[in-house]
Amino acid sequence: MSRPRKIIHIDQDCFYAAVEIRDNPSLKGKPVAVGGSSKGRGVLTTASYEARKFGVKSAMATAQALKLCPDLILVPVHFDKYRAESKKIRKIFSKFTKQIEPLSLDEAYLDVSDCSLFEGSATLIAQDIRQQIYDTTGLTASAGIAPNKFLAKVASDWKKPNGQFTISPHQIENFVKKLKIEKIPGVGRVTAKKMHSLNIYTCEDLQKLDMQSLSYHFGSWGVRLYDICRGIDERIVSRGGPRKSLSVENTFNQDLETLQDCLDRIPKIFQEFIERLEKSKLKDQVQSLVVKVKFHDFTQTTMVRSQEVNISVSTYQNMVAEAFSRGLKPVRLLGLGVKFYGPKKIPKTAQLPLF
Ligand code: TTP
Ligand code: MG
Repeated sequence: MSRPRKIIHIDQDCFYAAVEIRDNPSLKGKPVAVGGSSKGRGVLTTASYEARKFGVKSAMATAQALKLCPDLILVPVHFDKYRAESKKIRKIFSKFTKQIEPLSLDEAYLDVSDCSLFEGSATLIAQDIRQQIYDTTGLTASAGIAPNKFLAKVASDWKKPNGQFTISPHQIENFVKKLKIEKIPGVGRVTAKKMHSLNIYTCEDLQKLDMQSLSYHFGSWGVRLYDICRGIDERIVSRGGPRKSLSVENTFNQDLETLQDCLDRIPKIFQEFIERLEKSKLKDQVQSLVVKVKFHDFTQTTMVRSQEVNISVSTYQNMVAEAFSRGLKPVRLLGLGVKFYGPKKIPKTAQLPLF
């Protein structure tokens, strides 16, 4: 058997807010959020831990956040600053390994299996990385250390903020058994609700389902879930390319006969899709909206609209109506999604480029 890998997942604590607070120390210890003003229907990118105590969180409308926390201090976003800090942090990573996979400005996987520093202790390496980040930028990070990406990511959230957590190979079995399904990256509100309705609350509950039932309930993702709930994840840490698209597709147990049947299904699919889009932190990079309709006879059609239209239920319903009219046949699958700009094509007005 090959030796276990050593993967570190590093995630900055309330990143944008932490940068703003560092640059304006009078904000320290106060409820701070970074985002657009409530007048312009602004949305928050993130909030300090003091603000989170009031229920304020990422992707929340600023107006709603101010209702929850009237003393909230709102700071506008400064992407250039976050990008500059991110660059410094990545430079630190490269002292430890070449195998770095950034997920966003504040998050990355590192494979330190071949790093000989600290006698190869990934726990001590993570400790040192976090210390160097703090010494260089004045910002705190949290880390997860484990034999694979899934567990490392779960672990980096375990002792947040400014903490770290190690899951050793022999601890995996017990750790995942007790792990709540909400902790699995990719399980949002919609999937969690579905799992609860099936009496699944922990990975141990998930382990009771065979591959076939997992695929039946969760589509192609079910195959991956079979491994994940056992703490298995073979994905390598790879530089990869930037994400090109994101979509949510639903195949129906029974074909949808009419256009109205299709339109009625959109809000639920949209909810899951928008949750994933918010989480991807790539909403500012949407190039176009895409709808896929597969008919009962497996013929399919896609509709694309430029990003100038609103990303909303009604936009997708209009697109589905147009796609449906091309076939006028019962529908077996509906998909809603977006395509992203490549890193070089992001117009100057768009925000949050990738590394
Ligand atoms: P996260 O790492 O998800 O959040 P965070 O760093 O603010 O807080 P935590 O301590 O829980 O890690 O995201 C990193 C940054 O990305 C965040 O500071 C702001 C931005 N972001 C958005 O712009 N929109 C979003 O919906 C989310 C989740 C993050
Ligand atoms: Mg973070």
